[in-house]
Amino acid sequence: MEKAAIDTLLKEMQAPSRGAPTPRVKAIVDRIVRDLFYVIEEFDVQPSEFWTAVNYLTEAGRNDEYGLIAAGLGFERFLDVRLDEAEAKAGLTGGTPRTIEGPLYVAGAPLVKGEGRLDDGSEEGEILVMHGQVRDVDGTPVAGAHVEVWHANTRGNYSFFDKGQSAFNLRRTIETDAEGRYRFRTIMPSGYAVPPEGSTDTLLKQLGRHGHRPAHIHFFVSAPGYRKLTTQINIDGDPYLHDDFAFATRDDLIPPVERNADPAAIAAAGLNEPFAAIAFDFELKREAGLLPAAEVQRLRAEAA
Ligand code: MBD
Ligand code: FE
Repeated sequence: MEKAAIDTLLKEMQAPSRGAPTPRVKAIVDRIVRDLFYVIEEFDVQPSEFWTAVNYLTEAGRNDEYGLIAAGLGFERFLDVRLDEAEAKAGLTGGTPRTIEGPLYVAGAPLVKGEGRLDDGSEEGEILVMHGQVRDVDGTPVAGAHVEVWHANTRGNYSFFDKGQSAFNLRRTIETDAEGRYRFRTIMPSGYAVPPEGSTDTLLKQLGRHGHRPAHIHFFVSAPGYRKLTTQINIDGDPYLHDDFAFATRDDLIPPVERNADPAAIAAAGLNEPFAAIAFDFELKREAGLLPAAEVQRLRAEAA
């Protein structure tokens, strides 16, 4: 079919038939449908192929994998790049780089002041102590900031989604102290892999891609008057460090990991075995008018 004929067909199909449409929704949906008509035409998509795709989407929804697919196809990274661009255009530069939230945050984690322990002690793993300061881009410490942290266990699984873990294991909200400092003890996470043979895995395979992420730790850092920061750090040395299926690695988010086996260092940390330490400071940008919201609305799991 000629494009002009497709457009004629679409014009009839997309005419409102019961009152005023919602303009933005209509404009976007009309455009997506038109683009898909063009794809069907250009690739001569057969009916069975079309319904295979519909069934795939149905199954992906049943598996609750749209969050993974959005990350894996690069949509989540693209949204970040666009937010970065909007901030830069508004003259808001510097600060800790943002990187994607991913689909595994759970709201409602326990709040601790200054410092806390994230792991429930049930798993053998390398002890990791991570600490640092939350500051304004001009260097002013931000006291009372909320550092929400979540990460996978040694098998790459997240509590809540992995029903074998205790509630809020490896998840906390840490409120920074008077100097803007936070500190937590946890266990070193492993990298993540999408569920084998699931919807995301099946798709990525057909794209010649894997579904692995390097080991990482997620953060939301927020304080009144500041842009909410959504970010992660990666664990240096991970084989997937620069090969993340979700495209979230950024140069400034790979802090050095210091390994401490010295008895004095172990004792000073209040521990009794060798441990890894990561120092990482967060720099927040001040909120400014006329910027897209840094607080992103999306469906998130919530636990009590
Ligand atoms: C993760 O742990 C994650 O952070 C992302 C972005 C996607 C899947 C799993
Ligand atoms: Fe993650």
